[in-house]
Amino acid sequence: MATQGGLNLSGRKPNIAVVGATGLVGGTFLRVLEERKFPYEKAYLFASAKSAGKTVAFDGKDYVIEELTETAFDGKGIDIALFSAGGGTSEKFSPIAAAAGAVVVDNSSQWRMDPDVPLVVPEVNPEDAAAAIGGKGIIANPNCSTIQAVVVLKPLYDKYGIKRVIYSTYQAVAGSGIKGIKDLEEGIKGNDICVAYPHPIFGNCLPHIDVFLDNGYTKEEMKMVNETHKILHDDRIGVTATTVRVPVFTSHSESINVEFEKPFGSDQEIKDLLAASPGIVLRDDPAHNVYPLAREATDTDPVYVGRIRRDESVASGINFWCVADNVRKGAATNAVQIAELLIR
Ligand code: L14
Repeated sequence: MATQGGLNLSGRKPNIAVVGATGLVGGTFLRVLEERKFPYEKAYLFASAKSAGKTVAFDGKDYVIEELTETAFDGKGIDIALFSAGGGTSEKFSPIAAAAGAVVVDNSSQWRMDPDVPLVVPEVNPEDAAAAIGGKGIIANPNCSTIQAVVVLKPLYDKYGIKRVIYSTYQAVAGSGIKGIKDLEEGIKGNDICVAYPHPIFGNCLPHIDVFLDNGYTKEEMKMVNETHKILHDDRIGVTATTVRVPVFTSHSESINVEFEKPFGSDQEIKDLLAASPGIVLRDDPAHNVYPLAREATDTDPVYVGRIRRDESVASGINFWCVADNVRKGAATNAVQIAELLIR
């Protein structure tokens, strides 16, 4: 039975599992759990057969990675399972983990648009998480580019209403995991290897993230459209996106244009509103060359916002620049924050 929208643990600490523990996001799950002193009784680390048997340090202890199998969750009493193992693995194993009694927080795109799976950013729609308990047992972590955008859009939506949003993203190679980082590192050294991308990423901007769809958009672009609607619970917002991979190691940057329903007073009013909103740090002092930067956001959790200025081409609207660490707030930190909602 759920209490306060969370798990009923009757006073005990939860048993936790990390699935995909040897990946870039999986490793960051472990670091963020440690940093935030997430309470747990027992921890289990899973990965594919390829990584099973490896030793990984977590919270001062060495763990041997267990192979993810259909019976891996049996008899362990796992309460919360953080998944970052890709869509196919999640499709198969999230229901197995849920049937064994866990609530899954899944980082893949597999379940995000399932009407029976909440899609949660704790600063925006924490109340949605509870539906997973007694429901499908899965909570989806949104796409990294969507997460950092909706953290900023939420206070604007509540105060002014939003007619339309235009996203243009500048996404880091860490979004492609270890192989994306490798492509850029090798490119810098003069080796134009293309493992993660169809073209060299060093010296290029690739207007291509995830696969192309029949409507000419990429899947990444449509994730931003659909997930924004779902998280803000408003399909009437016009949303369009262009997503671009840039030669940056970590942290996604986004140029966001928003058209409001209602008028606003001044740029300063928007800055004050955002500076006072959860999860946001305002970095907006152009006179001193202060604006959000990927290298400053990396290894931190906030969403940084700056370059806030009125869109003079519409009755009421703004442009801004927004940056966050895509591996932390865009993935691991957001997932651990969701897990914190479950034990609250
Ligand atoms: O949907 O920057 O979770 O390549 C995460 C990584 C989307 C692409 C997701 C990236 C993916 C993103």
